[in-house]
Amino acid sequence: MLTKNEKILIIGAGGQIGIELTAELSKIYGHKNVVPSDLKAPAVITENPFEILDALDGKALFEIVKKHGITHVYHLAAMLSATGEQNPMFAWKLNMESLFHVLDLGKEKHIKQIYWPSSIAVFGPTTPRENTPQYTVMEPSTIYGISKQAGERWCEWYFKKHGVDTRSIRYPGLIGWKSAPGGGTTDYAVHIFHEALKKGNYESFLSENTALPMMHMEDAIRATIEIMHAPSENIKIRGAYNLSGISFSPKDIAAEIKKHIPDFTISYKPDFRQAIADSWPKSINDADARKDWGWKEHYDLPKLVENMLVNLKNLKTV
Ligand code: NAD
Ligand code: AKB
Repeated sequence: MLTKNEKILIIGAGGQIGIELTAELSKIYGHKNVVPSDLKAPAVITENPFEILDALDGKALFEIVKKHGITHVYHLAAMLSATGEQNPMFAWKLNMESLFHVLDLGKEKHIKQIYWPSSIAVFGPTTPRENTPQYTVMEPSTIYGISKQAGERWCEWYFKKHGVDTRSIRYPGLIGWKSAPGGGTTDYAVHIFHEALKKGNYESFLSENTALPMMHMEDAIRATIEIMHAPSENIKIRGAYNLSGISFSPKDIAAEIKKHIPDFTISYKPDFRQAIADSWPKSINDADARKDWGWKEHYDLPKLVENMLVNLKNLKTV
Protein backbone atom coordinates (compact mmCIF):
# COMPACT_ATOMS: atom_id res chain seq x y z
CA MET A 1 0.00 0.00 0.00
CA LEU A 2 1.46 3.40 -0.95
CA THR A 3 1.57 6.10 1.69
CA LYS A 4 2.07 9.86 1.11
CA ASN A 5 4.98 10.73 -1.22
CA GLU A 6 5.43 7.12 -2.37
CA LYS A 7 5.44 6.16 -6.05
CA ILE A 8 5.36 3.10 -8.27
CA LEU A 9 7.60 2.27 -11.24
CA ILE A 10 6.40 -0.41 -13.68
CA ILE A 11 9.15 -1.90 -15.85
CA GLY A 12 7.91 -3.52 -19.08
CA ALA A 13 4.64 -1.59 -18.76
CA GLY A 14 3.80 -1.83 -22.47
CA GLY A 15 3.27 -5.59 -22.39
CA GLN A 16 0.23 -7.82 -21.89
CA ILE A 17 0.20 -7.47 -18.10
CA GLY A 18 1.81 -4.02 -17.87
CA ILE A 19 -0.94 -2.20 -19.80
CA GLU A 20 -3.65 -3.54 -17.50
CA LEU A 21 -1.62 -3.22 -14.29
CA THR A 22 -0.73 0.41 -15.07
CA ALA A 23 -4.42 1.23 -15.57
CA GLU A 24 -5.51 -0.52 -12.37
CA LEU A 25 -2.77 0.93 -10.15
CA SER A 26 -3.50 4.40 -11.61
CA LYS A 27 -7.17 4.00 -10.59
CA ILE A 28 -6.08 3.28 -7.02
CA TYR A 29 -3.18 5.74 -6.60
CA GLY A 30 -3.70 8.35 -9.35
CA HIS A 31 -1.88 8.65 -12.68
CA LYS A 32 0.89 10.89 -11.35
CA ASN A 33 1.96 8.30 -8.77
CA VAL A 34 2.36 5.46 -11.27
CA VAL A 35 5.32 5.68 -13.67
CA PRO A 36 5.12 3.16 -16.54
CA SER A 37 8.35 2.44 -18.44
CA ASP A 38 9.32 0.32 -21.42
CA LEU A 39 11.75 0.22 -24.35
CA LYS A 40 9.49 2.46 -26.40
CA ALA A 41 6.67 4.91 -25.79
CA PRO A 42 3.11 3.48 -25.73
CA ALA A 43 0.82 3.70 -28.77
CA VAL A 44 -1.95 5.08 -26.57
CA ILE A 45 -0.83 8.06 -24.51
CA THR A 46 -2.11 8.14 -20.91
CA GLU A 47 -1.80 10.75 -18.16
CA ASN A 48 0.97 8.74 -16.49
CA PRO A 49 4.54 10.15 -16.52
CA PHE A 50 5.95 7.53 -18.94
CA GLU A 51 9.73 6.85 -19.09
CA ILE A 52 11.75 5.08 -21.77
CA LEU A 53 13.84 2.52 -19.89
CA ASP A 54 15.95 -0.49 -20.85
CA ALA A 55 15.73 -2.78 -17.84
CA LEU A 56 19.29 -3.95 -18.54
CA ASP A 57 20.59 -0.41 -17.89
CA GLY A 58 21.02 -0.33 -14.12
CA LYS A 59 22.28 3.27 -14.12
CA ALA A 60 19.26 4.57 -16.07
CA LEU A 61 16.96 2.61 -13.74
CA PHE A 62 18.59 4.20 -10.69
CA GLU A 63 18.23 7.69 -12.23
CA ILE A 64 14.51 7.18 -12.86
CA VAL A 65 14.00 5.89 -9.31
CA LYS A 66 15.70 9.02 -7.93
CA LYS A 67 14.01 11.43 -10.38
CA HIS A 68 10.49 10.31 -9.44
CA GLY A 69 11.07 9.28 -5.81
CA ILE A 70 10.07 5.68 -6.64
CA THR A 71 9.41 3.43 -3.62
CA HIS A 72 7.67 0.40 -5.21
CA VAL A 73 8.76 -1.45 -8.38
CA TYR A 74 6.73 -3.91 -10.46
CA HIS A 75 9.33 -5.55 -12.70
CA LEU A 76 7.55 -7.18 -15.66
CA ALA A 77 10.14 -6.99 -18.47
CA ALA A 78 11.13 -10.49 -19.59
CA MET A 79 11.40 -12.80 -22.56
CA LEU A 80 8.67 -15.47 -22.34
CA SER A 81 8.77 -19.21 -22.98
CA ALA A 82 8.39 -19.48 -26.77
CA THR A 83 10.63 -16.53 -27.75
CA GLY A 84 13.06 -17.51 -25.00
CA GLU A 85 13.68 -20.87 -26.68
CA GLN A 86 14.53 -19.01 -29.92
CA ASN A 87 16.99 -16.66 -28.13
CA PRO A 88 18.19 -18.62 -25.09
CA MET A 89 21.29 -16.60 -24.17
CA PHE A 90 19.54 -13.26 -24.47
CA ALA A 91 16.49 -14.55 -22.58
CA TRP A 92 18.76 -15.58 -19.72
CA LYS A 93 20.57 -12.21 -19.77
CA LEU A 94 17.38 -10.13 -19.85
CA ASN A 95 15.46 -12.17 -17.30
CA MET A 96 18.31 -12.42 -14.78
CA GLU A 97 20.35 -9.20 -15.08
CA SER A 98 17.30 -6.94 -15.01
CA LEU A 99 16.10 -8.70 -11.85
CA PHE A 100 19.47 -8.12 -10.15
CA HIS A 101 19.30 -4.39 -10.95
CA VAL A 102 15.92 -4.19 -9.21
CA LEU A 103 16.87 -6.41 -6.25
CA ASP A 104 20.02 -4.33 -5.68
CA LEU A 105 17.91 -1.17 -5.45
CA GLY A 106 16.04 -2.92 -2.64
CA LYS A 107 19.24 -4.04 -0.95
CA GLU A 108 20.62 -0.46 -1.03
CA LYS A 109 17.29 0.75 0.47
CA HIS A 110 16.50 3.00 -2.52
CA ILE A 111 13.11 1.25 -2.85
CA LYS A 112 10.81 -0.40 -0.28
CA GLN A 113 8.94 -3.15 -2.15
CA ILE A 114 9.41 -5.26 -5.29
CA TYR A 115 6.93 -7.29 -7.35
CA TRP A 116 8.46 -9.71 -9.84
CA PRO A 117 6.30 -12.38 -11.51
CA SER A 118 7.26 -16.01 -11.79
CA SER A 119 5.39 -18.60 -13.87
CA ILE A 120 4.10 -22.17 -14.03
CA ALA A 121 7.15 -22.57 -16.32
CA VAL A 122 9.24 -23.23 -13.17
CA PHE A 123 7.80 -26.76 -13.29
CA GLY A 124 9.07 -29.41 -15.68
CA PRO A 125 8.43 -32.89 -17.07
CA THR A 126 9.29 -34.60 -13.76
CA THR A 127 6.78 -32.50 -11.77
CA PRO A 128 3.44 -34.13 -10.82
CA ARG A 129 1.12 -32.60 -13.41
CA GLU A 130 -2.27 -32.72 -11.70
CA ASN A 131 -2.96 -30.35 -8.80
CA THR A 132 0.75 -29.47 -8.76
CA PRO A 133 1.79 -28.64 -5.18
CA GLN A 134 3.66 -25.52 -4.05
CA TYR A 135 6.68 -27.61 -3.05
CA THR A 136 7.53 -30.41 -5.47
CA VAL A 137 10.08 -31.58 -8.03
CA MET A 138 11.10 -28.63 -10.21
CA GLU A 139 13.24 -29.36 -13.25
CA PRO A 140 12.15 -26.78 -15.85
CA SER A 141 13.14 -27.60 -19.41
CA THR A 142 12.94 -24.12 -20.99
CA ILE A 143 15.42 -21.27 -20.52
CA TYR A 144 12.44 -19.14 -19.48
CA GLY A 145 11.51 -21.66 -16.76
CA ILE A 146 15.11 -21.98 -15.61
CA SER A 147 15.37 -18.18 -15.34
CA LYS A 148 12.09 -18.02 -13.37
CA GLN A 149 13.21 -20.77 -11.00
CA ALA A 150 16.56 -19.05 -10.44
CA GLY A 151 14.76 -15.70 -10.02
CA GLU A 152 12.54 -17.17 -7.30
CA ARG A 153 15.59 -18.39 -5.40
CA TRP A 154 17.30 -14.99 -5.74
CA CYS A 155 14.18 -13.13 -4.52
CA GLU A 156 14.04 -15.33 -1.45
CA TRP A 157 17.79 -14.91 -0.88
CA TYR A 158 17.57 -11.10 -1.05
CA PHE A 159 14.65 -11.21 1.41
CA LYS A 160 16.49 -13.45 3.88
CA LYS A 161 19.97 -11.91 3.60
CA HIS A 162 19.11 -8.27 3.00
CA GLY A 163 15.52 -7.82 4.18
CA VAL A 164 14.30 -6.86 0.69
CA ASP A 165 10.47 -7.01 0.58
CA THR A 166 10.02 -9.15 -2.54
CA ARG A 167 6.68 -10.66 -3.57
CA SER A 168 5.89 -13.00 -6.42
CA ILE A 169 3.26 -15.21 -8.02
CA ARG A 170 3.67 -18.14 -10.41
CA TYR A 171 1.14 -16.91 -12.96
CA PRO A 172 -0.61 -19.43 -15.18
CA GLY A 173 -1.38 -18.42 -18.81
CA LEU A 174 -3.18 -15.06 -18.74
CA ILE A 175 -6.16 -14.16 -20.90
CA GLY A 176 -7.44 -10.62 -21.36
CA TRP A 177 -9.08 -8.51 -24.05
CA LYS A 178 -7.31 -5.19 -23.43
CA SER A 179 -3.77 -6.22 -24.45
CA ALA A 180 -1.98 -8.73 -26.69
CA PRO A 181 0.27 -11.53 -25.38
CA GLY A 182 3.99 -11.53 -26.21
CA GLY A 183 5.72 -14.78 -27.11
CA GLY A 184 4.31 -17.35 -24.70
CA THR A 185 3.11 -20.94 -25.04
CA THR A 186 -0.32 -20.11 -23.59
CA ASP A 187 -0.92 -17.28 -26.12
CA TYR A 188 -3.26 -19.47 -28.19
CA ALA A 189 -5.94 -18.94 -25.55
CA VAL A 190 -6.01 -15.21 -26.41
CA HIS A 191 -5.54 -15.52 -30.20
CA ILE A 192 -8.45 -17.97 -30.43
CA PHE A 193 -10.98 -15.25 -29.47
CA HIS A 194 -9.69 -12.75 -32.04
CA GLU A 195 -9.76 -15.36 -34.81
CA ALA A 196 -13.16 -16.71 -33.77
CA LEU A 197 -14.66 -13.23 -34.14
CA LYS A 198 -12.72 -12.31 -37.29
CA LYS A 199 -12.77 -15.58 -39.28
CA GLY A 200 -14.94 -18.07 -37.41
CA ASN A 201 -12.10 -20.59 -37.19
CA TYR A 202 -8.75 -21.08 -35.47
CA GLU A 203 -5.71 -23.28 -36.06
CA SER A 204 -4.27 -24.19 -32.65
CA PHE A 205 -0.52 -24.63 -32.20
CA LEU A 206 -1.25 -26.95 -29.25
CA SER A 207 -3.01 -30.32 -29.62
CA GLU A 208 -6.66 -30.67 -28.67
CA ASN A 209 -6.26 -32.28 -25.24
CA THR A 210 -3.38 -30.16 -23.95
CA ALA A 211 -4.79 -28.90 -20.65
CA LEU A 212 -2.94 -26.01 -19.01
CA PRO A 213 -3.53 -23.73 -16.02
CA MET A 214 -5.01 -20.39 -17.17
CA MET A 215 -6.55 -17.27 -15.63
CA HIS A 216 -8.53 -14.19 -16.63
CA MET A 217 -6.31 -11.09 -16.60
CA GLU A 218 -8.66 -9.29 -14.18
CA ASP A 219 -8.08 -12.05 -11.63
CA ALA A 220 -4.31 -11.90 -12.19
CA ILE A 221 -4.16 -8.11 -11.75
CA ARG A 222 -6.28 -8.34 -8.61
CA ALA A 223 -4.00 -11.08 -7.22
CA THR A 224 -0.94 -8.95 -7.98
CA ILE A 225 -2.31 -5.95 -6.12
CA GLU A 226 -3.61 -8.13 -3.26
CA ILE A 227 -0.25 -9.79 -2.63
CA MET A 228 1.48 -6.38 -2.69
CA HIS A 229 -1.07 -4.95 -0.23
CA ALA A 230 -0.95 -7.92 2.18
CA PRO A 231 0.79 -7.33 5.52
CA SER A 232 4.42 -8.43 5.28
CA GLU A 233 4.02 -11.06 8.02
CA ASN A 234 1.32 -12.81 5.92
CA ILE A 235 3.75 -13.40 3.05
CA LYS A 236 5.32 -16.67 4.16
CA ILE A 237 6.70 -17.58 0.72
CA ARG A 238 9.32 -15.21 -0.70
CA GLY A 239 10.12 -17.36 -3.74
CA ALA A 240 6.73 -17.30 -5.51
CA TYR A 241 3.19 -18.49 -4.75
CA ASN A 242 1.32 -21.05 -6.84
CA LEU A 243 -1.88 -19.44 -8.15
CA SER A 244 -4.76 -21.25 -9.76
CA GLY A 245 -7.68 -19.99 -11.82
CA ILE A 246 -9.01 -22.37 -14.48
CA SER A 247 -7.60 -25.39 -16.26
CA PHE A 248 -8.65 -26.18 -19.84
CA SER A 249 -7.47 -27.55 -23.20
CA PRO A 250 -7.93 -26.09 -26.72
CA LYS A 251 -10.84 -28.53 -27.19
CA ASP A 252 -12.55 -27.29 -23.99
CA ILE A 253 -12.25 -23.59 -24.86
CA ALA A 254 -13.38 -24.22 -28.45
CA ALA A 255 -16.51 -26.01 -27.16
CA GLU A 256 -17.29 -23.04 -24.92
CA ILE A 257 -16.78 -20.55 -27.77
CA LYS A 258 -19.13 -22.65 -29.95
CA LYS A 259 -21.92 -21.98 -27.46
CA HIS A 260 -21.70 -18.29 -28.50
CA ILE A 261 -20.57 -18.73 -32.14
CA PRO A 262 -22.21 -22.00 -33.31
CA ASP A 263 -20.32 -22.10 -36.63
CA PHE A 264 -16.90 -21.74 -34.99
CA THR A 265 -14.42 -24.48 -35.93
CA ILE A 266 -10.97 -25.36 -34.62
CA SER A 267 -8.14 -27.36 -36.22
CA TYR A 268 -4.87 -28.49 -34.69
CA LYS A 269 -1.31 -28.10 -35.98
CA PRO A 270 1.04 -28.51 -33.00
CA ASP A 271 4.47 -26.84 -33.35
CA PHE A 272 7.56 -26.53 -31.08
CA ARG A 273 5.37 -25.02 -28.33
CA GLN A 274 3.67 -28.41 -27.85
CA ALA A 275 6.81 -29.80 -26.14
CA ILE A 276 6.86 -26.81 -23.79
CA ALA A 277 3.18 -27.23 -22.91
CA ASP A 278 3.71 -30.98 -22.37
CA SER A 279 6.33 -30.18 -19.73
CA TRP A 280 4.02 -27.91 -17.70
CA PRO A 281 1.33 -28.79 -15.12
CA LYS A 282 -2.28 -29.32 -16.13
CA SER A 283 -3.64 -27.85 -12.89
CA ILE A 284 -2.20 -26.10 -9.84
CA ASN A 285 -2.70 -26.37 -6.09
CA ASP A 286 -2.70 -22.86 -4.63
CA ALA A 287 -3.71 -23.62 -1.03
CA ASP A 288 -0.87 -21.45 0.35
CA ALA A 289 -1.99 -18.31 -1.50
CA ARG A 290 -5.56 -18.88 -0.29
CA LYS A 291 -4.42 -19.39 3.30
CA ASP A 292 -1.71 -16.68 3.55
CA TRP A 293 -3.28 -13.71 1.76
CA GLY A 294 -6.85 -14.74 0.99
CA TRP A 295 -6.61 -15.46 -2.76
CA LYS A 296 -9.78 -16.50 -4.60
CA GLU A 297 -10.42 -16.49 -8.36
CA HIS A 298 -13.60 -14.91 -9.78
CA TYR A 299 -13.60 -16.37 -13.29
CA ASP A 300 -14.48 -19.90 -14.41
CA LEU A 301 -14.31 -20.95 -18.09
CA PRO A 302 -17.90 -20.01 -19.14
CA LYS A 303 -17.58 -16.56 -17.51
CA LEU A 304 -14.14 -15.98 -19.06
CA VAL A 305 -15.32 -16.90 -22.57
CA GLU A 306 -18.41 -14.72 -22.34
CA ASN A 307 -16.40 -11.77 -20.99
CA MET A 308 -13.77 -12.06 -23.76
CA LEU A 309 -16.30 -12.32 -26.59
CA VAL A 310 -18.53 -9.49 -25.36
CA ASN A 311 -15.64 -7.08 -24.81
CA LEU A 312 -13.79 -7.91 -28.02
CA LYS A 313 -17.03 -7.56 -30.01
CA ASN A 314 -17.60 -4.13 -28.44
CA LEU A 315 -14.04 -3.08 -29.27
CA LYS A 316 -14.53 -4.06 -32.91
CA THR A 317 -17.76 -2.10 -33.23
CA VAL A 318 -16.52 1.21 -31.69
P1 NAD B 1 5.03 -9.17 -22.59
O1 NAD B 1 6.03 -9.83 -23.45
O2 NAD B 1 3.66 -8.94 -23.09
O3 NAD B 1 5.58 -7.77 -22.10
C1 NAD B 1 6.92 -7.58 -21.69
C2 NAD B 1 7.24 -6.12 -21.86
O4 NAD B 1 8.61 -5.95 -21.48
C3 NAD B 1 7.12 -5.64 -23.31
O5 NAD B 1 6.35 -4.46 -23.37
C4 NAD B 1 8.56 -5.38 -23.73
O6 NAD B 1 8.69 -4.27 -24.63
C5 NAD B 1 9.20 -5.07 -22.40
N1 NAD B 1 10.64 -5.28 -22.43
C6 NAD B 1 11.32 -6.25 -23.06
N2 NAD B 1 12.64 -6.07 -22.88
C7 NAD B 1 12.78 -4.97 -22.13
C8 NAD B 1 13.89 -4.26 -21.63
N3 NAD B 1 15.14 -4.65 -21.88
N4 NAD B 1 13.67 -3.16 -20.88
C9 NAD B 1 12.39 -2.74 -20.63
N5 NAD B 1 11.31 -3.35 -21.10
C10 NAD B 1 11.52 -4.45 -21.84
O7 NAD B 1 5.00 -10.00 -21.22
P2 NAD B 1 3.80 -10.11 -20.18
O8 NAD B 1 2.93 -11.21 -20.63
O9 NAD B 1 3.23 -8.78 -19.89
O10 NAD B 1 4.61 -10.66 -18.93
C11 NAD B 1 5.11 -9.81 -17.91
C12 NAD B 1 5.77 -10.66 -16.87
O11 NAD B 1 4.85 -11.62 -16.36
C13 NAD B 1 6.98 -11.47 -17.38
O12 NAD B 1 7.94 -11.54 -16.37
C14 NAD B 1 6.39 -12.83 -17.62
O13 NAD B 1 7.37 -13.83 -17.49
C15 NAD B 1 5.37 -12.93 -16.50
N6 NAD B 1 4.33 -13.90 -16.82
C16 NAD B 1 3.41 -13.64 -17.79
C17 NAD B 1 2.42 -14.59 -18.07
C18 NAD B 1 1.37 -14.35 -19.13
O14 NAD B 1 0.58 -15.28 -19.42
N7 NAD B 1 1.30 -13.16 -19.71
C19 NAD B 1 2.38 -15.80 -17.35
C20 NAD B 1 3.37 -16.05 -16.40
C21 NAD B 1 4.33 -15.07 -16.12
C1 AKB C 1 4.16 -18.38 -21.40
O1 AKB C 1 3.39 -19.13 -22.01
O2 AKB C 1 5.39 -18.31 -21.61
C2 AKB C 1 3.59 -17.54 -20.29
C3 AKB C 1 3.74 -18.23 -18.99
C4 AKB C 1 2.75 -19.24 -18.57
O3 AKB C 1 4.69 -17.99 -18.29
N1 AKB C 1 2.23 -17.23 -20.60
